[in-house]
Amino acid sequence: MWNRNHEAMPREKLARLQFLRLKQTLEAVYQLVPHYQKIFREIGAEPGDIRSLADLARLPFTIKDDLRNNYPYGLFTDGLNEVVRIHSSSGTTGLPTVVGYTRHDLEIWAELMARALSGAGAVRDSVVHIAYGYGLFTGGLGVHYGAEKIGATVVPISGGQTRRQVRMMKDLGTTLLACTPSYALNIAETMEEMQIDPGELQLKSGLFGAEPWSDNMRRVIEKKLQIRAFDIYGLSEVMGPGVAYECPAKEGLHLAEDHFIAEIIDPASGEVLPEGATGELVITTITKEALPVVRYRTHDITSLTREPCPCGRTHLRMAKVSGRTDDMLIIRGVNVFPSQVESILLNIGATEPHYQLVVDREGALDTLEIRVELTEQMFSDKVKGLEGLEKLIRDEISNLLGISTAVKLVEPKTIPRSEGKAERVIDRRKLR
Ligand code: DLL
Repeated sequence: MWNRNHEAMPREKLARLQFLRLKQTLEAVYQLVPHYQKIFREIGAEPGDIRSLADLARLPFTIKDDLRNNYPYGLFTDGLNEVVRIHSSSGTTGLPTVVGYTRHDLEIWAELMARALSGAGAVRDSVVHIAYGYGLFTGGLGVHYGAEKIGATVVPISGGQTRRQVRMMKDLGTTLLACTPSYALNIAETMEEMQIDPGELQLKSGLFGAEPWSDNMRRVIEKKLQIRAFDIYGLSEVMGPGVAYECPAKEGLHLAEDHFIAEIIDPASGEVLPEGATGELVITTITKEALPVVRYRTHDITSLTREPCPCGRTHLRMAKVSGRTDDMLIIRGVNVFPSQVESILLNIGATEPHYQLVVDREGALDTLEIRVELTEQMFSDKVKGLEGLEKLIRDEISNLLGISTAVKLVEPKTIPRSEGKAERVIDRRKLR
């Protein structure tokens, strides 16, 4: 454990610390950010009226549009005075959002990343290969400063040029790979093409996140790279990677409760759900200086538990994120996440772990086609058995998810490989 005092803090003490920090955060945004002043005025309250952690639920949510409407710096507490770094979300859906960090914010980010990396087995002697993108994306630099804080040796390679990545990992004795799970798969495949056996490398573990990935995908990556794979979660609006991370028990991601307060809400009604229920994760930052967020709606679907973890960390655990409310497909009334389809495909195990979902509309109904790559061997066996395999996949999906789909088996290596966040869904409805 990187920081036992904080990661294993008794829960009563943690709750007191959270409340103290929450009060400070609410006072700060009330004094310094017009948007939050307006919100307090609208509900006729002042920060002093929040008298317990439960009272937090009285405050309205912050949403991505609040950041957009105040683009670029409107929600910052002190303009750019103390800001030493800017990051930005990709902005695939409209205006990008811009986030800022004071020096203290960066220190805490590095601390939380050090915890996450330690959870995945990193130590001073580790060689950490960072293939998350560097730049405005928080992945590269976020992991970078955590690894340096541990005293590990950092290889800041960023994404792309995959053959070179493999060579460097082999030559430099990389022990920990940090990238998206889909890029890890791409790296594994490239290694195969280069006829390099993962056993020739020093690689021990991987720290993968920034996109949903199923436990079955974890098993595939662990087998292909001969490593232990750990999940890491975060989002730019709240900080970046390191908001939550897996420990060796791998029974959920510990959410850094000394810096964030987490709630689960019903995404439709906004009501707070009881512990254990699945819904949308909402996060309040309680130590961020430059850009605190109060009850930020992440759109990520998960559940929380405060049950003790065998690893000794006391911070609550969040289930692996199954997807985003906005990535959820509604096929003839049934809600489906791409990660659920992924899990079924990999469980059948007769195809490559490369797939895409094509959503379209026929009349008033949405349709789903699953494209998945054949293995080289299946492909060379020609048509024999392929119809049977298509049917098997269709039947499994229908039995387990209750939707009917078309299945298209495609040639090996025809689905685009990812170097960052994979594009799993092609939505033809939007192209019309
Ligand atoms: O993806 C930060 C990050 C970088 C996390 C590297 C982990 C590793 P954004 O680009 O702002 O930030 O995207 C945040 O990505 O709301 C989730 O929908 C998704 N996401 C992030 N981590 C996971 C994960 C970074 N472990 C959005 N599992 C989030 C599932 C994840 N989804």
